[in-house]
Amino acid sequence: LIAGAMSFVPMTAMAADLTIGFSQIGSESGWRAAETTVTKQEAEKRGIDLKFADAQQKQENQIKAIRSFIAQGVDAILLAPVVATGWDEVLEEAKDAEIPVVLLDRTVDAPEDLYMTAVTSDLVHEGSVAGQWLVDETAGEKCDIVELQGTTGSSPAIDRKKGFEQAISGHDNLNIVRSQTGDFTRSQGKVVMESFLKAVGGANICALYAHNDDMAVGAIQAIKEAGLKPGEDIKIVSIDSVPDIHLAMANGEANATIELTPNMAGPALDALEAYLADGTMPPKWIQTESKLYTLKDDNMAIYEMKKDLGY
Ligand code: GZL
Repeated sequence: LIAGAMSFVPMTAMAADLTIGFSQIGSESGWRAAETTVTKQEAEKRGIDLKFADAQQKQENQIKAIRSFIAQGVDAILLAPVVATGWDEVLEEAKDAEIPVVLLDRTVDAPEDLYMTAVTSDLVHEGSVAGQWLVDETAGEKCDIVELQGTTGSSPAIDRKKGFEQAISGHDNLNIVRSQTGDFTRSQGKVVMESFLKAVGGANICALYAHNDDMAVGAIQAIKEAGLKPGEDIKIVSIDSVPDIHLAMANGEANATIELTPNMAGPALDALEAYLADGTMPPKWIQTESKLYTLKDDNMAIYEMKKDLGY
């Protein structure tokens, strides 16, 4: 190599100064905070000007943000829809303005022509993996379950419940005796778990299924304050694979989690760049992977690896 020779640096496919609006739900969970961090990183990598709007978990704020993006004439819109219904009108307005919309991590009950693609995991499958884990873990032994549901009316809450129920159906030893929303937050997860413990009696609760790890982490606090051992007296399975659930698992205080990648934006922005460059249309659903972690995994190592990723 001739010393000092210019090394060839291939030009990355710079997005011709694209401006993209991102209507984010809020920061209700560690996972959502990580998704925001990663989305900003993915936009930065591509030279995209990302307009970020945090809706504090209110649909009307998301609708306002989308209308503002349309008025600004953005090239595309990313939307993580807090609930599944009530989007048709504003998505029609985006369509009329010929601004493509990509859904992140949740879906909407709207005609498919109102969004370009949805980048999500298989939310029903996540629920069924959680249910199957409990079927295997209890091996026919009687186990009364309490369930912390996600945000009412959101596609993850609907689909994770459906998948879990499908997996435990036909196993009469498994019964959901209480089920209530904890709105995907730690604080509500703790409050609702406290009410479950009072209503059912801690000794009568065999397992907790939480639609996300943050509610499980809140519930762990409530279980401890009730003088019980989370992970032993009450088995805990949840979804997201955030660092703190792996810390809990490393301490034997939770039992299983299903990983949800916070990087929905990478595939979303790739699809948008391709479409905006030459009209390439992606599939209606870009599915992200789901992986089960249990106490058999090196949860401390996973915690260390994930703890600085923006959760
Ligand atoms: C699921 C996503 C959920 C996460 C929660 O795809 O929408 O929202 O599981 C978050 O942590 O609140």
